[in-house]
Amino acid sequence: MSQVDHAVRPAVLGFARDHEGVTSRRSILSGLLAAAAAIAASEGLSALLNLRESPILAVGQSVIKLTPGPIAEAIIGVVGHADKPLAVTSVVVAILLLGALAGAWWTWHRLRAYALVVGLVALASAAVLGRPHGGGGGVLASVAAGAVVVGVLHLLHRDEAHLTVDESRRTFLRTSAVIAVAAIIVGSAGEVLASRHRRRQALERVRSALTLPSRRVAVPTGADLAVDGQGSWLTSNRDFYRIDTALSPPLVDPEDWTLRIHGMVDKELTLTYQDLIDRGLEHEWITICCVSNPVGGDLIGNTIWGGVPIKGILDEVGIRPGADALLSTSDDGWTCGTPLAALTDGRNALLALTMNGEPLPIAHGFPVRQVVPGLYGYVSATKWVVDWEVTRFADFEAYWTQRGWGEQGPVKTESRIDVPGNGDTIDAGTTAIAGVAWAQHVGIDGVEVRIDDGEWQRATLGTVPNVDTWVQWRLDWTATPGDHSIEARATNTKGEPQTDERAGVLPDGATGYPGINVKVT
Ligand SMILES: Nc1nc2c(c(=O)[nH]1)N[C@H]1C(S)=C(S)[C@@H](COP(=O)(O)O)O[C@H]1N2
Ligand SMILES: [Mo]
Repeated sequence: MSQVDHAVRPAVLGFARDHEGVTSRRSILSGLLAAAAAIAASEGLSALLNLRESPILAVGQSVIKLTPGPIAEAIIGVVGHADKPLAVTSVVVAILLLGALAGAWWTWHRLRAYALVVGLVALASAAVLGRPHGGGGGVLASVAAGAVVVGVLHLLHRDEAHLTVDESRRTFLRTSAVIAVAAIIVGSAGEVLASRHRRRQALERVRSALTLPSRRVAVPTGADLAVDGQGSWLTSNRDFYRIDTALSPPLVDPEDWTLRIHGMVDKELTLTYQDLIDRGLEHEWITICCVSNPVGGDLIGNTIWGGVPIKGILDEVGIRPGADALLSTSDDGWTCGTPLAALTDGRNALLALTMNGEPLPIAHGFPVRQVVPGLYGYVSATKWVVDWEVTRFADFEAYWTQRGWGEQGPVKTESRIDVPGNGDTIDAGTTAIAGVAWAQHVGIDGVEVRIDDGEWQRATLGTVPNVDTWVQWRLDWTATPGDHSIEARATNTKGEPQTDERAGVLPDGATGYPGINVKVT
């Protein structure tokens, strides 16, 4: 036992004399470590739960609020705007000191240690609940922190009685190291998550403050057949499918956004968000879909997009002879190769800023993305787009092409049965069979339905504003008792029916008739 050990044991706190080889220093250290781990856990959990404030921030805010005016003024006079970090730092230091006390009491007065932890959890919970947006999540993070203190103290003091002094020191050091590393990892991950969360909220505020030239979004009359149980012709932003490789979407401020256009062009050009707005937005109804959509799947959505026609921009920069591709790159480094032909043949290919009358949602490419009718998303619909290189397909491979998907991805004519649902039991009598069909940029001419391999019967089609959207269809059927199979097929405006040949999504889109089975009673 060294002199130091005795020196750091403050008699006023009522510690008994050391026994069983456990030093006071070790108790205090374990308490400090337990407190640090608890702080890391509560910060990490707060970030995971997307809390506006972690318990530590909430306590810090309460400290600021409860500090008497004159004292607060005196402090601000000395530290200026650092008063908030100072409050948080004081809270952290106080927790570490109280942790050290709990560690010491753990050895000599276990009950007091528990009481201290419970008291701190109660205080933190009270602070959380006293805040404007405080709730159950913050209380949970406080309780978790308390549990971590108790858990760590247990871990660091287990088996002490049976070990030699050396063994016990080694075990203590090893366990401490593991806990310290875990606390650092959890704590920093929490900080990273939380700061991302704050940046995302800030960008959401920028997004909702934008006023873009928009157009009243009215669904064309006759587009919605309004069959019970069928989705609407317009897909809301909320229900729109989302496909991308981003773990969390890139956060790009429109103020900072630029699109650099270079490569096989006569003159390079860099566009800003304001440049696009100044060019004036066109509004077009376009259905986009994913090449990974299986027959009958829902990776497809229809909305009105507001944006600048891509053709005009490409005309302006001047495409050099020999170029056949536009290689676009997103802020997060995803790449996409689009045939220049599809961007310049007069179809409604847009550099889009709005979706369904609002600025693009962050997850759907805010501030700017591409939308090209008639091509699957992976070869056309770059979200968060920041770079355009006019080039040749022979000279590059884009993200999904490198992974075995087709170089060019024209959308295949397809249809889907939405009502009734596969496996449904329905009443005998007249019932509607309904769904959607699409062949973007070509258009749908007709949809037919057959029951139990019978004759193909022509369905009624909804109206559409152009050839770039899906079309709703319905057929009234007199259902007779028994088990039945129902299939559908669409024909495009070139008179080509969709193929019955079943193919999976790889390499360039699924094919085959959609089919369902129902029981009629
Ligand atoms: N930056 C970026 N853009 C992207 C993707 C991506 O992974 N990253 N995925 C593409 C694919 S495969 C599809 S189907 C569409 C989906 O667009 P949505 O999520 O708005 O429906 O975005 C395209 N744009
Ligand atoms: Mo996709």
